[in-house]
Amino acid sequence: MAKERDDDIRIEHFDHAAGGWTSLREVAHALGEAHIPVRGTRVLLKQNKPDGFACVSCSWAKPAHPHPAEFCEHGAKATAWELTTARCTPEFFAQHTLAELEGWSDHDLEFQGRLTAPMRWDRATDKYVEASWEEAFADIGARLKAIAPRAAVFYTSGRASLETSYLYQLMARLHGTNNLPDSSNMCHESTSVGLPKSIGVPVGTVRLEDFEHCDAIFVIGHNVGTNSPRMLHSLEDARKRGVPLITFNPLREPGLVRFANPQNPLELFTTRDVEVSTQYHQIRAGGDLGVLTGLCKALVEMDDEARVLGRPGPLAHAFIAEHTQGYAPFAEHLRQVPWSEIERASGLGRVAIESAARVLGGAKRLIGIYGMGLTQHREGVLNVQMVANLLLLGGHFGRVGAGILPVRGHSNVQGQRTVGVTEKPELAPLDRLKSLYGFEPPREKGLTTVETCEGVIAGSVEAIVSLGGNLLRAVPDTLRVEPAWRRLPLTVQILTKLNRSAVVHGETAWLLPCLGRIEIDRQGGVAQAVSMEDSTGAMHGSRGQVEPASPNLRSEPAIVAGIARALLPPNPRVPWDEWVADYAKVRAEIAKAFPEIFHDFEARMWQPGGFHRPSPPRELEWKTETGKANFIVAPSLQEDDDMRFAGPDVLRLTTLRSFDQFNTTIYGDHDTFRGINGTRRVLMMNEADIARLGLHDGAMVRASTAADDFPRAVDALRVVPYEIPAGCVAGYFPELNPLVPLWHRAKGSKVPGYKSIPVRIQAM
Ligand SMILES: Nc1nc2c(c(=O)[nH]1)N[C@H]1C(S)=C(S)[C@@H](COP(=O)(O)OP(=O)(O)OC[C@H]3O[C@@H](n4cnc5c(=O)[nH]c(N)nc54)[C@H](O)[C@@H]3O)O[C@H]1N2
Ligand SMILES: Nc1nc2c(c(=O)[nH]1)N[C@H]1C(S)=C(S)[C@@H](COP(=O)(O)OP(=O)(O)OC[C@H]3O[C@@H](n4cnc5c(=O)[nH]c(N)nc54)[C@H](O)[C@@H]3O)O[C@H]1N2
Ligand SMILES: [Mo]
Repeated sequence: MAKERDDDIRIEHFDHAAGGWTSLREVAHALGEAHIPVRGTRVLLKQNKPDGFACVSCSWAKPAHPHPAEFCEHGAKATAWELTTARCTPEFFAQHTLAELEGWSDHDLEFQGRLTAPMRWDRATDKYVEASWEEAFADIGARLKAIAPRAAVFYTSGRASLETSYLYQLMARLHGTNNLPDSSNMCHESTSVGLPKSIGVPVGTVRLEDFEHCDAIFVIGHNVGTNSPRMLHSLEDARKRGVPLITFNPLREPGLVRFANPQNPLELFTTRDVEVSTQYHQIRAGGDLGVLTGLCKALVEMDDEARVLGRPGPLAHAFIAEHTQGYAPFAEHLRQVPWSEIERASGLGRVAIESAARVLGGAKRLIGIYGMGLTQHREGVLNVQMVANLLLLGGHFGRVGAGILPVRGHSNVQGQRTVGVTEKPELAPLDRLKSLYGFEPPREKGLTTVETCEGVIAGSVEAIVSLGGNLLRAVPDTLRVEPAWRRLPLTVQILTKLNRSAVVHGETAWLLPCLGRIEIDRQGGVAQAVSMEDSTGAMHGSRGQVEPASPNLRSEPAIVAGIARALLPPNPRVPWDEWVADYAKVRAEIAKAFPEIFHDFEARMWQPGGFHRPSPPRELEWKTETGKANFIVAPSLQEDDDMRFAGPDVLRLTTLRSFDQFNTTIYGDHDTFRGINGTRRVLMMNEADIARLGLHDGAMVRASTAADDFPRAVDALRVVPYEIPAGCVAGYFPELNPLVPLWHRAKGSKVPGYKSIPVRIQAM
């Protein structure tokens, strides 16, 4: 993706089905662009198979009986991206100062290929220079020792295996800190905070087989076709059984409208498309509390009416009486909320909400699917709890074919939490760690990702070690965080590819290259396996398939152990070298720390379909304070900032992923489904807003945040007319992250409000 040129920009109306020929072409293109036409294709057949490797892209379930090609175009791209033949070597770094690389795009940095050697920043030349692993560990260990544990942060992006994650959290806690933020703090933390109060667990309750038994599905705030495409297999099968599917999303996402499966030969050669959504409701960005309240209200009203007529209504009264708490005040609150308020907040009419409620209310086995469109709001936690409320009304727990399904992001982000990567001391088994390893674990709450950024700005954070990820691009307020990041005494990036978080760096900076998951990880000559947890709470083994990109790479567990050895005093109960020599020994430790989940870990991890963590709500057990599932009232339907920063010129910006990226990894600039090609610097706008603001299709504009604490703006954005409600605009993550204030985050979970930023748009 070289420099953007006007004649390369193509905005088209996409009118094919999601999947189909486009996908196959994309796969071929992706593999070709990464220069691995043959090797990549063969490896793909091992993707998400019981004896293969867990895809490094999304976290969707890996079926026990996979399709012959259990991958999607995005998995193929992610694989190609990791197995590229391009190398970002010490010679590359000798040719470029970091000041120069700061001007490079996200795509161009990663496109240099795989990192091959440990590198240290040299102040005199402003270049990364090669160093030995032992030098790196010794220097990092010594510098971390000189910094107070509470000023050091150990960040993880959700890709690292269960084994690596366990070692990582143990290292941080042995060092004396719970500063273990992870990408989940920007993602599904609203789920982890919200669901325990509602249903007593921080994760979803749906398993893959539930799709075979459900009789209705709703999808709110998740873009399946782009971000968890293999789920389309299950959705398609359900749709073919006639199961209705209702979508609530501000944008009309072509991947949620129609679908043709490129791996189904019949559909490939016919033009018959399967319709994905049977009802599609374009709500306002941030209108979720409104629509979810409206749906619940409609169900309660329908039930009230049915009772008057002596007929059965849509509510599961026996379930509600036996298994829930707080129904009466919740129902009373719903009866009081005026429809006018619901209509204003949701952007939908009462008739539309009632027609959706009739379908959902008629279901005996309902699956509720959601993603970032719900969690990344000021009221992200309440949004999640409202989904739980809606499912509780119909008794959709403890029943095959029903439940709640938060679609997690990274391929092991859920698993990292499961094995103790968390800044919340109450979520880690500290007493067990204490008795296993004979130390006093820190009890003080650690920093979340957003708090880390605040600490970086305030100077109270002095060192950041990042196990994967690209914090400096993924966080909000990037223009405020970057200058402060440069003042950090120590930054350590453990990465596969070069990204901005390594190019912008602290006063001492290390870049440590690691093996990717698809590569064979040999310790003492023996190939090791690792494991991860998918979005349905199933644990899977994963084996590397190809030779490492460079002989000088180390595995993530080996790098963590290397730092730990240099940082921590020797502890006979923590034999880092022995553990790294055989990952089964790490799994044995995980099983000791979390026996309820990981007993017989080694034997069960290769089970086709994985093994599931126990799910109390599936057994109608409620691990909440009340011992029941709880209805939770949403006191207001509007977000406070929405009211604070209002006015006819204020629009709500939502930031999204394109078809051609994995988070901050930008494969290219083709947002195929949305028909936006050749540029990522766009604002999707409603035609009426375009006219009202005196703009036009293709106009160049500046977007600035409607807030008064700090000026935030992004220039040179191209206006693209799009099917999005008036008053809402959309654009891409991470280009628009400078517009998100750090304080604009979810109450309770602190997940940044990336999906409803108050902005003003002006012609340039
Ligand atoms: N190919 C690919 N796969 C991925 C990723 C990737 O970048 N690329 N990222 C991974 C990660 S880490 C994650 S967390 C997931 C993210 O996957 P998603 O949850 O799909 O995240 P987004 O693309 O940010 O947008 C979600 C959807 O929410 C809608 N939306 C926006 N604002 C609102 C709102 O206010 N309300 C509602 N109801 N909907 C709204 C958007 O239009 C969009 O369709 O995907 C994972 N999988
Ligand atoms: N505006 C806006 N901002 C957002 C979001 C949004 O919707 N809107 N979404 C948020 C969400 S949901 C998330 S999860 C975060 C994502 O935030 P992160 O997880 O921090 O970011 P990624 O872009 O996934 O990280 C990409 C980098 O990971 C490294 N990497 C890749 N594979 C490996 C590996 O196997 N090992 C190691 N050690 N490194 C590897 C590569 O060097 C690559 O450059 O962003 C958040 N930011
Ligand atoms: Mo995520």
